[in-house]
Amino acid sequence: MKRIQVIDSHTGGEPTRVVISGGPDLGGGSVADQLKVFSEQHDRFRSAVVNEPRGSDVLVGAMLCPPSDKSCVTGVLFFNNVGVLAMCGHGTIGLVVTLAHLGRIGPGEHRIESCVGVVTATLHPDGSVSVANVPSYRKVKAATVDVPGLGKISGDLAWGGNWFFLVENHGLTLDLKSVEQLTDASWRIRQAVNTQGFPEVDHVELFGPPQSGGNSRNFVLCPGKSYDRSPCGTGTSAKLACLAADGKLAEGADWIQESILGTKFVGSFRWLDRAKGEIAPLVTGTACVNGEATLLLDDKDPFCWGIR
Ligand code: PYC
Repeated sequence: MKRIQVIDSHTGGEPTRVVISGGPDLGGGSVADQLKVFSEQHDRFRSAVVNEPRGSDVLVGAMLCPPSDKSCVTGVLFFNNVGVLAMCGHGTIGLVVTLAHLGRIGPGEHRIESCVGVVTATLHPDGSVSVANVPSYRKVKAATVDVPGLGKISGDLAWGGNWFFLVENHGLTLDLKSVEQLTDASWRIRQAVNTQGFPEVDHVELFGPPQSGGNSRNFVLCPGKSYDRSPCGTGTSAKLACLAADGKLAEGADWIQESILGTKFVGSFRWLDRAKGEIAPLVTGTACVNGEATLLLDDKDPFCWGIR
Protein backbone atom coordinates (compact mmCIF):
# COMPACT_ATOMS: atom_id res chain seq x y z
CA MET A 1 0.00 0.00 0.00
CA LYS A 2 1.44 3.38 -1.04
CA ARG A 3 0.48 6.50 0.93
CA ILE A 4 0.47 9.92 -0.73
CA GLN A 5 -0.05 13.03 1.33
CA VAL A 6 -1.93 15.80 -0.46
CA ILE A 7 -3.37 19.23 0.33
CA ASP A 8 -6.30 20.46 -1.75
CA SER A 9 -7.16 24.08 -2.44
CA HIS A 10 -9.05 26.13 -4.97
CA THR A 11 -8.03 29.37 -6.63
CA GLY A 12 -11.08 31.33 -7.74
CA GLY A 13 -12.95 28.00 -7.97
CA GLU A 14 -10.24 26.06 -9.85
CA PRO A 15 -8.86 23.19 -7.77
CA THR A 16 -5.21 22.30 -7.11
CA ARG A 17 -4.02 19.13 -5.36
CA VAL A 18 -0.49 19.55 -4.04
CA VAL A 19 1.45 16.31 -3.50
CA ILE A 20 3.46 16.86 -0.34
CA SER A 21 4.99 13.40 0.03
CA GLY A 22 4.81 9.90 -1.41
CA GLY A 23 5.62 10.88 -5.01
CA PRO A 24 8.10 8.99 -7.20
CA ASP A 25 11.84 9.67 -7.12
CA LEU A 26 12.57 11.63 -10.31
CA GLY A 27 16.35 11.49 -10.06
CA GLY A 28 17.05 15.20 -9.50
CA GLY A 29 18.34 17.73 -12.02
CA SER A 30 16.32 20.69 -13.22
CA VAL A 31 12.54 20.68 -12.86
CA ALA A 32 12.37 20.33 -16.66
CA ASP A 33 14.50 17.15 -16.38
CA GLN A 34 12.28 15.85 -13.58
CA LEU A 35 9.10 16.61 -15.55
CA LYS A 36 10.44 14.51 -18.44
CA VAL A 37 11.02 11.53 -16.13
CA PHE A 38 7.62 12.07 -14.51
CA SER A 39 5.78 12.16 -17.84
CA GLU A 40 7.73 9.26 -19.41
CA GLN A 41 7.88 6.90 -16.44
CA HIS A 42 5.20 7.84 -13.91
CA ASP A 43 2.11 8.63 -15.90
CA ARG A 44 0.01 6.22 -13.87
CA PHE A 45 0.99 8.12 -10.71
CA ARG A 46 -0.33 11.32 -12.35
CA SER A 47 -3.58 9.57 -13.15
CA ALA A 48 -3.89 8.06 -9.67
CA VAL A 49 -3.66 11.52 -8.07
CA VAL A 50 -5.95 13.60 -10.29
CA ASN A 51 -8.28 11.26 -12.15
CA GLU A 52 -11.45 9.58 -10.93
CA PRO A 53 -12.19 7.90 -8.59
CA ARG A 54 -9.94 10.07 -6.33
CA GLY A 55 -10.14 13.21 -8.42
CA SER A 56 -11.98 14.60 -11.44
CA ASP A 57 -11.26 16.03 -14.91
CA VAL A 58 -10.95 19.54 -13.54
CA LEU A 59 -8.34 18.82 -10.86
CA VAL A 60 -4.79 20.12 -11.44
CA GLY A 61 -1.97 18.33 -9.64
CA ALA A 62 1.16 20.05 -8.36
CA MET A 63 3.97 17.83 -7.11
CA LEU A 64 6.73 19.29 -4.98
CA CYS A 65 10.21 18.34 -6.15
CA PRO A 66 13.76 19.48 -5.37
CA PRO A 67 14.72 22.66 -7.27
CA SER A 68 18.04 22.78 -9.14
CA ASP A 69 18.13 26.52 -8.40
CA LYS A 70 18.87 26.56 -4.69
CA SER A 71 17.50 30.09 -4.30
CA CYS A 72 14.04 28.53 -4.81
CA VAL A 73 11.84 27.41 -1.93
CA THR A 74 10.72 24.41 -4.00
CA GLY A 75 10.39 23.01 -7.47
CA VAL A 76 6.96 22.08 -8.78
CA LEU A 77 5.58 19.87 -11.52
CA PHE A 78 2.07 20.55 -12.76
CA PHE A 79 -0.21 17.96 -14.32
CA ASN A 80 -3.85 17.40 -15.20
CA ASN A 81 -6.30 14.71 -16.32
CA VAL A 82 -4.44 14.03 -19.58
CA GLY A 83 -0.77 14.85 -19.03
CA VAL A 84 1.75 17.36 -17.74
CA LEU A 85 1.37 21.15 -17.87
CA ALA A 86 4.28 23.48 -18.55
CA MET A 87 3.21 26.10 -16.01
CA CYS A 88 0.08 26.90 -14.02
CA GLY A 89 -0.80 30.29 -12.55
CA HIS A 90 -3.79 29.29 -10.45
CA GLY A 91 -1.80 26.24 -9.31
CA THR A 92 1.12 28.43 -8.21
CA ILE A 93 -1.24 30.59 -6.15
CA GLY A 94 -2.72 27.40 -4.64
CA LEU A 95 0.78 26.06 -3.97
CA VAL A 96 1.88 29.22 -2.15
CA VAL A 97 -1.25 29.23 0.05
CA THR A 98 -0.68 25.51 0.73
CA LEU A 99 2.96 26.06 1.76
CA ALA A 100 1.79 28.86 4.09
CA HIS A 101 -0.92 26.57 5.50
CA LEU A 102 1.81 24.01 6.28
CA GLY A 103 3.88 26.72 8.00
CA ARG A 104 6.70 26.30 5.48
CA ILE A 105 6.62 29.90 4.25
CA GLY A 106 5.32 33.25 5.51
CA PRO A 107 4.47 36.55 3.83
CA GLY A 108 7.12 37.79 1.43
CA GLU A 109 8.75 36.78 -1.86
CA HIS A 110 9.37 33.14 -2.71
CA ARG A 111 11.10 31.81 -5.80
CA ILE A 112 9.64 28.63 -7.28
CA GLU A 113 11.23 26.57 -10.07
CA SER A 114 8.78 25.38 -12.73
CA CYS A 115 9.71 23.39 -15.82
CA VAL A 116 9.67 26.57 -17.94
CA GLY A 117 11.64 28.77 -15.57
CA VAL A 118 11.72 30.33 -12.12
CA VAL A 119 8.69 32.36 -11.05
CA THR A 120 8.58 34.66 -8.05
CA ALA A 121 5.47 34.49 -5.90
CA THR A 122 4.70 37.09 -3.26
CA LEU A 123 2.46 36.07 -0.38
CA HIS A 124 0.86 39.29 0.83
CA PRO A 125 -0.14 39.88 4.47
CA ASP A 126 -3.86 39.67 3.46
CA GLY A 127 -3.29 36.15 2.06
CA SER A 128 -3.47 37.10 -1.62
CA VAL A 129 -0.63 35.96 -3.88
CA SER A 130 1.08 37.71 -6.80
CA VAL A 131 2.90 35.56 -9.33
CA ALA A 132 5.63 37.16 -11.44
CA ASN A 133 5.20 34.68 -14.25
CA VAL A 134 7.64 33.59 -16.97
CA PRO A 135 8.28 36.02 -19.86
CA SER A 136 5.24 36.08 -22.14
CA TYR A 137 4.71 37.21 -25.72
CA ARG A 138 2.36 37.08 -28.68
CA LYS A 139 3.64 34.91 -31.51
CA VAL A 140 0.95 35.53 -34.15
CA LYS A 141 -1.63 38.31 -34.42
CA ALA A 142 -5.02 37.58 -36.01
CA ALA A 143 -4.46 34.09 -37.38
CA THR A 144 -7.59 32.91 -39.19
CA VAL A 145 -8.65 29.27 -39.08
CA ASP A 146 -11.58 27.50 -40.66
CA VAL A 147 -13.54 25.81 -37.87
CA PRO A 148 -16.12 23.17 -38.84
CA GLY A 149 -19.56 24.35 -37.72
CA LEU A 150 -18.31 27.82 -36.80
CA GLY A 151 -16.75 29.15 -40.00
CA LYS A 152 -13.71 31.42 -40.09
CA ILE A 153 -12.43 32.33 -36.64
CA SER A 154 -9.63 34.79 -36.04
CA GLY A 155 -7.44 34.76 -32.94
CA ASP A 156 -4.02 35.54 -31.53
CA LEU A 157 -1.46 32.89 -30.63
CA ALA A 158 0.41 33.73 -27.42
CA TRP A 159 2.67 32.17 -24.79
CA GLY A 160 2.01 32.82 -21.10
CA GLY A 161 3.66 29.66 -19.69
CA ASN A 162 1.34 27.53 -21.86
CA TRP A 163 0.28 28.16 -25.47
CA PHE A 164 -3.04 29.92 -25.99
CA PHE A 165 -5.27 30.77 -28.93
CA LEU A 166 -7.16 33.89 -27.83
CA VAL A 167 -10.46 34.69 -29.54
CA GLU A 168 -12.59 37.84 -29.20
CA ASN A 169 -15.15 37.45 -31.99
CA HIS A 170 -16.86 34.11 -31.45
CA GLY A 171 -20.50 35.20 -31.10
CA LEU A 172 -21.04 33.20 -27.89
CA THR A 173 -22.24 34.33 -24.47
CA LEU A 174 -19.80 33.73 -21.64
CA ASP A 175 -21.99 32.43 -18.83
CA LEU A 176 -22.26 29.18 -16.90
CA LYS A 177 -25.47 28.17 -18.70
CA SER A 178 -23.49 28.03 -21.95
CA VAL A 179 -20.59 25.89 -20.74
CA GLU A 180 -21.45 22.93 -22.98
CA GLN A 181 -21.65 25.14 -26.07
CA LEU A 182 -18.48 27.02 -25.08
CA THR A 183 -16.63 23.74 -24.54
CA ASP A 184 -17.75 22.36 -27.89
CA ALA A 185 -16.79 25.55 -29.76
CA SER A 186 -13.42 25.86 -28.01
CA TRP A 187 -12.61 22.23 -28.69
CA ARG A 188 -13.41 22.61 -32.38
CA ILE A 189 -11.30 25.77 -32.48
CA ARG A 190 -8.39 23.96 -30.83
CA GLN A 191 -8.57 21.08 -33.31
CA ALA A 192 -8.71 23.48 -36.25
CA VAL A 193 -5.84 25.58 -34.89
CA ASN A 194 -3.72 22.47 -34.27
CA THR A 195 -4.26 21.09 -37.77
CA GLN A 196 -4.00 24.43 -39.58
CA GLY A 197 -0.49 25.44 -38.64
CA PHE A 198 -0.30 25.80 -34.86
CA PRO A 199 0.13 22.33 -33.36
CA GLU A 200 1.59 23.76 -30.17
CA VAL A 201 -1.66 25.37 -28.94
CA ASP A 202 -2.92 23.56 -25.85
CA HIS A 203 -5.45 26.05 -24.41
CA VAL A 204 -8.22 28.07 -26.06
CA GLU A 205 -9.34 31.32 -24.45
CA LEU A 206 -12.58 33.06 -25.42
CA PHE A 207 -13.18 36.65 -24.31
CA GLY A 208 -16.34 38.65 -23.75
CA PRO A 209 -17.58 41.74 -21.95
CA PRO A 210 -17.12 41.90 -18.16
CA GLN A 211 -20.11 40.99 -15.96
CA SER A 212 -18.64 41.44 -12.46
CA GLY A 213 -16.81 44.76 -12.59
CA GLY A 214 -13.61 43.56 -14.31
CA ASN A 215 -12.15 44.59 -17.68
CA SER A 216 -13.09 41.39 -19.48
CA ARG A 217 -14.52 37.91 -18.89
CA ASN A 218 -12.94 34.73 -20.22
CA PHE A 219 -13.68 31.08 -20.80
CA VAL A 220 -10.58 28.91 -20.92
CA LEU A 221 -10.62 25.37 -22.24
CA CYS A 222 -7.78 23.22 -20.89
CA PRO A 223 -6.03 20.38 -22.78
CA GLY A 224 -8.14 17.66 -21.11
CA LYS A 225 -11.41 19.34 -22.23
CA SER A 226 -12.28 20.72 -18.79
CA TYR A 227 -12.71 24.48 -18.42
CA ASP A 228 -10.78 26.64 -16.01
CA ARG A 229 -12.99 27.87 -13.18
CA SER A 230 -10.42 30.61 -12.47
CA PRO A 231 -9.41 33.33 -14.97
CA CYS A 232 -6.30 31.19 -15.70
CA GLY A 233 -2.94 32.64 -14.65
CA THR A 234 -1.04 31.61 -17.76
CA GLY A 235 -4.03 32.63 -19.91
CA THR A 236 -4.13 36.05 -18.24
CA SER A 237 -0.38 36.37 -18.92
CA ALA A 238 -0.95 35.55 -22.61
CA LYS A 239 -3.77 38.14 -22.68
CA LEU A 240 -1.49 40.77 -21.11
CA ALA A 241 1.11 40.07 -23.83
CA CYS A 242 -1.54 40.71 -26.52
CA LEU A 243 -2.83 43.87 -24.80
CA ALA A 244 0.73 45.15 -24.47
CA ALA A 245 1.55 44.39 -28.11
CA ASP A 246 -1.61 46.21 -29.26
CA GLY A 247 -0.93 49.22 -27.02
CA LYS A 248 -4.27 48.63 -25.25
CA LEU A 249 -2.85 48.49 -21.71
CA ALA A 250 -0.15 50.73 -20.29
CA GLU A 251 2.87 49.29 -18.52
CA GLY A 252 2.03 48.98 -14.78
CA ALA A 253 -1.74 49.48 -15.23
CA ASP A 254 -4.16 46.90 -13.82
CA TRP A 255 -6.18 44.53 -15.98
CA ILE A 256 -8.94 42.71 -14.09
CA GLN A 257 -9.68 39.41 -15.74
CA GLU A 258 -12.93 37.68 -14.76
CA SER A 259 -13.41 33.94 -15.07
CA ILE A 260 -16.57 32.27 -16.30
CA LEU A 261 -17.58 32.08 -12.59
CA GLY A 262 -16.94 35.80 -12.10
CA THR A 263 -13.84 35.20 -9.94
CA LYS A 264 -10.98 37.60 -10.65
CA PHE A 265 -7.25 37.90 -11.18
CA VAL A 266 -5.57 41.28 -11.33
CA GLY A 267 -2.88 41.39 -14.01
CA SER A 268 -0.29 43.95 -15.00
CA PHE A 269 2.95 43.87 -16.96
CA ARG A 270 6.39 45.34 -17.31
CA TRP A 271 8.20 45.43 -20.65
CA LEU A 272 11.18 43.09 -20.95
CA ASP A 273 11.86 43.72 -24.62
CA ARG A 274 9.45 46.07 -26.36
CA ALA A 275 10.88 45.34 -29.82
CA LYS A 276 10.27 41.61 -29.38
CA GLY A 277 6.94 42.18 -27.59
CA GLU A 278 8.20 40.32 -24.54
CA ILE A 279 6.65 41.19 -21.17
CA ALA A 280 7.02 40.19 -17.52
CA PRO A 281 3.45 39.52 -16.37
CA LEU A 282 2.28 39.83 -12.77
CA VAL A 283 -0.93 38.02 -11.79
CA THR A 284 -2.59 38.37 -8.39
CA GLY A 285 -5.32 36.16 -6.92
CA THR A 286 -6.44 34.29 -3.83
CA ALA A 287 -6.76 30.62 -2.93
CA CYS A 288 -8.39 28.69 -0.08
CA VAL A 289 -7.13 25.40 1.35
CA ASN A 290 -10.10 23.03 1.53
CA GLY A 291 -8.71 19.58 2.21
CA GLU A 292 -5.89 17.54 3.74
CA ALA A 293 -5.78 13.88 2.83
CA THR A 294 -3.73 10.73 2.50
CA LEU A 295 -4.39 8.93 -0.78
CA LEU A 296 -4.06 5.15 -0.56
CA LEU A 297 -2.70 3.32 -3.59
CA ASP A 298 -3.43 -0.37 -3.32
CA ASP A 299 -2.58 -2.51 -6.35
CA LYS A 300 -5.54 -4.76 -5.49
CA ASP A 301 -7.87 -1.82 -6.24
CA PRO A 302 -8.95 -2.21 -9.91
CA PHE A 303 -8.89 1.59 -10.23
CA CYS A 304 -5.77 2.14 -8.13
CA TRP A 305 -4.15 4.14 -10.98
CA GLY A 306 -7.28 6.11 -11.86
CA ILE A 307 -9.83 5.77 -14.62
CA ARG A 308 -8.09 6.72 -17.84
O1 PYC B 1 -3.98 29.14 -14.10
O2 PYC B 1 -2.38 28.92 -15.56
C1 PYC B 1 -3.40 28.53 -15.04
C2 PYC B 1 -4.02 27.28 -15.50
C3 PYC B 1 -3.61 26.49 -16.53
C4 PYC B 1 -4.49 25.42 -16.60
C5 PYC B 1 -5.42 25.59 -15.60
N1 PYC B 1 -5.12 26.73 -14.95
